[in-house]
Amino acid sequence: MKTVDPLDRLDSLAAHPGWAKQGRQPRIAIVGAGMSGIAAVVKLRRAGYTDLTVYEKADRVGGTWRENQYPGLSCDVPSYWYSFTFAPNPDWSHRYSYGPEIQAYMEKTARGFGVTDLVRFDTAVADLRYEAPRWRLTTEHGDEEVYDLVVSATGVLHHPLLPEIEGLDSFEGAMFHSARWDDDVALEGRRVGVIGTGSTAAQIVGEIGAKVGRLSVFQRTPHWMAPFPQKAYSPRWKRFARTFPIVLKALYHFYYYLMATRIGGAVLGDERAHAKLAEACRKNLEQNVPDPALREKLTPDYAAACKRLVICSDYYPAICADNAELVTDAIERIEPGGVRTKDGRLHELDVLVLATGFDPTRFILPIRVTGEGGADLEKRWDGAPRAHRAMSVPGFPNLWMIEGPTGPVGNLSLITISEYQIDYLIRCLDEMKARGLEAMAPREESFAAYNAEIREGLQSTIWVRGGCNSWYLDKTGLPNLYPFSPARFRKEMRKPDFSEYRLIEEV
Ligand code: N01
Repeated sequence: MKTVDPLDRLDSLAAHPGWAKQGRQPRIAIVGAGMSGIAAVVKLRRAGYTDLTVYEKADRVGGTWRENQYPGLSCDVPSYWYSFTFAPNPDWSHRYSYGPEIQAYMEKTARGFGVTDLVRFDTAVADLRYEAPRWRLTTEHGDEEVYDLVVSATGVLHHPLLPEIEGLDSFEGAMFHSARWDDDVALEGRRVGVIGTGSTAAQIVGEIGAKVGRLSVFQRTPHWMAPFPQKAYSPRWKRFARTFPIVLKALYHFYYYLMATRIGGAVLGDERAHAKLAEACRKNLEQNVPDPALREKLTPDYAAACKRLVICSDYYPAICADNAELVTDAIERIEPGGVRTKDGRLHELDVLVLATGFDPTRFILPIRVTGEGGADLEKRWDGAPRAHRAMSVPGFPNLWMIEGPTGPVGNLSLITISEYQIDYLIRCLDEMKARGLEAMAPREESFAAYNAEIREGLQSTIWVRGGCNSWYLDKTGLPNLYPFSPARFRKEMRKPDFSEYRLIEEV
């Protein structure tokens, strides 16, 4: 006799017990085929969870590395650390990888581990509705599916933020956001403006400075910049790394330790580490910007690494070049011919690049997410997203986020953080299976206690004490970040405390 899979009968879900009670595989939807979506598939499969479907709004895997294609794009986290633990790569060409090489690595890993076959490309998820104990997922094409679990792997910075400047649409030259780079627009010999001076702008300016006719960089706030100690790996070294993979493992941990102590320590309250970092930034500025007037304009009035530290060696030389101008007068408006600053000057431009960052408060949104009792996730977050252990929200059972709110972001390898979170999720799934649970969601009181601890911890960080405004801060005025060491996060992720959760045996 043919048994009817209850998940195919969308209208009678409530009548059927969850996956763990039925003793079958959980049906899992993963939203996003970027770095954390790829890692989720590989690790879940290895743990024995094989009924996986990945929804990807674009036509390729890669997430941020697919979306960002601007000139000079590189990763300021060392390559051997910015790698999946299950896919060490002896072929990295540089100590810090360039964007196209990382994108190729993402695609190769996804293909090699069979992830690509599970992805529904060009399929954005529009709606997620909890119908206990499952989730009904609706795509933007109107297709519906039902899943036992949803894993959001949508990344942190993927909604380009356009500046609210009068007349933005009136510009008659070519204009685009850094994450929507238009390769058809020639830059050689032209008058190019860049709004913004963060990590993205620094890389773009460093790369295009020498090619363009005239470069105008519109700076609202200067950023501290640490030197970028780039280095190419020789064929001989790569052969060595391929022959002795233990070297890759050792270097993963070496760079992890180095970044976590030098930059991590500096932002999390280690005064000595911060003094060293601040000194390195100051020296970098002094040694690379000989003109004292320009140097003064480039000197921030807040502590180093209060805004995310920019690691770049090409920006200062580019901004010091004869064809470049650092514009520090505030922007009045955009006009058809260029950018008018408050001093009345029109900076005439052919191309305008908006390196103005991303909206960091969206996470899984704009997908409409409706939890228990019709709770709306966007309303619950109300511009200040929070999660329990950066992964789940009370009232939204069986919805897990990788790289969710208040996670360890900053100058860290997000691949490592994603892997910790996926391991945590697997431990939770194993527990659900062992106990025959229908669903689990954090308790309100655990969520509140956890976030109170985060708030408290943030007070000693440079993000709060450093006296700056940054994209880390949400509408509460606090950084949406994890304020403790990655080692502590790792420890927390290793052993879920199930008393923090509502373990739902029957819905
Ligand atoms: O964005 P940002 P980003 N008028 O928000 C300015 C990651 N990343 O794309 O400082 C004038 O840092 C704004 O000015 P201010 C990394 O996590 C990683 O550069 O707010 N200016 C600022 O200068 C990074 O932190 C890599 O006063 C306006 C800039 O635009 C994150 O992405 C590489 C303005 C925005 O800076 C975001 O970096 C690149 C306005 N109306 C990026 N609005 C790696 O290597 C905004 N600005 C891993």
